[in-house]
Amino acid sequence: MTTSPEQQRDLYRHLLLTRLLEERMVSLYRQGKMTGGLFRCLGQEATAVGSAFALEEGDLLIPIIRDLGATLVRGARPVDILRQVMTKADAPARGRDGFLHFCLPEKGLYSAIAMLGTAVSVVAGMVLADRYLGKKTVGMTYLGEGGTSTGAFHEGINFASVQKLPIVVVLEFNRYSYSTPSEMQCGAATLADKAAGYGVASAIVDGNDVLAVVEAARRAVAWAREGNGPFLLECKTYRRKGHAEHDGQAYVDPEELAEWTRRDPIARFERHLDEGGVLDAAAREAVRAGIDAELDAAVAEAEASPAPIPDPEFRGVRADEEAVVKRREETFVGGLR
Ligand SMILES: Cc1ncc(C[n+]2csc(CCOP(=O)(O)OP(=O)(O)O)c2C)c(N)n1
Repeated sequence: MTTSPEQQRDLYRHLLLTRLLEERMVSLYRQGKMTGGLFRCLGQEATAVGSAFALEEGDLLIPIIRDLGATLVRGARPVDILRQVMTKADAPARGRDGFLHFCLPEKGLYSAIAMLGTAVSVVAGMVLADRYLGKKTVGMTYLGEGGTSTGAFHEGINFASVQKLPIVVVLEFNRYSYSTPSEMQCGAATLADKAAGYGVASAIVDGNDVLAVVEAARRAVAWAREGNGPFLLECKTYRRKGHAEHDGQAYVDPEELAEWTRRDPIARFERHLDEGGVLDAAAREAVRAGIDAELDAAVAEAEASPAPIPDPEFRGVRADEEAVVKRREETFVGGLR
């Protein structure tokens, strides 16, 4: 299945939106307006955007920290993401949590799971439940090289293989796990090699080539949906920023960084769009201007959103919330309410 010119323009918009939204978050972070860490995906946008693009409506996705692009492809609105990272009362998590736990279940987008590797079992369980309901849902989740070193990853992929569950695990090979280089993380030549031990299919793709990622992910999704079991899709990419904004990445060779900057996935796709006559420089400028305007409005709206107040913090957490609120009132007469 080829990627039509219209789909290519859609991919481009999502790639650029991911980058420009992340730049807005950097600015908010530096102004002290963001809550929690900022884990950037600079240079990896094509992996997250391209893979999520292969899913269909009704499928499930559990991202991890570098998958802002996948979150946007699933239909998250920038204003909601900004409210979430600024822990505003009208954010999806109502100000209780930040980017990691952004989720929109109605769009098949679930929150990342902090314990690396665990998402494999969780997404496997979700599609197993859907199988009982007679649905052909595919679940997609993401892991870096570090994540594939956890016991949870191995248990999850083994279970999914035995049960022939339709999941696609996108392995984001981005050279570093925090400050640990890949050769100190994994003894196998590639992450995809790990699939063989579990009787699972795999492929390796250039994670900075968005069209190649989309096509490989579509094959992986089709394989899983047809009942052949899990698929590990290794995307070779590069983390151009430190683990998070506080990490100055002093352990990175500047030459290596410069080389991967030259391999930037967005600049590369722009050359392709030019050559194919799909979107010329002027049209791309118009896309950027539209995104800038959307983000100006989104930032202003999120900044104007109210901060959470203590009482609702108590709500939506427990099944017996009325009893808890009542007990709290009895204990703290005239307290926070
Ligand atoms: C089981 C577990 N161990 C450690 C951590 C802390 N931690 C969070 S992200 C991270 C680095 C992950 O590296 P990798 O999986 O390669 O992903 P990348 O950050 O490169 O995208 C670590 C050590 C964690 N969240 N879970």
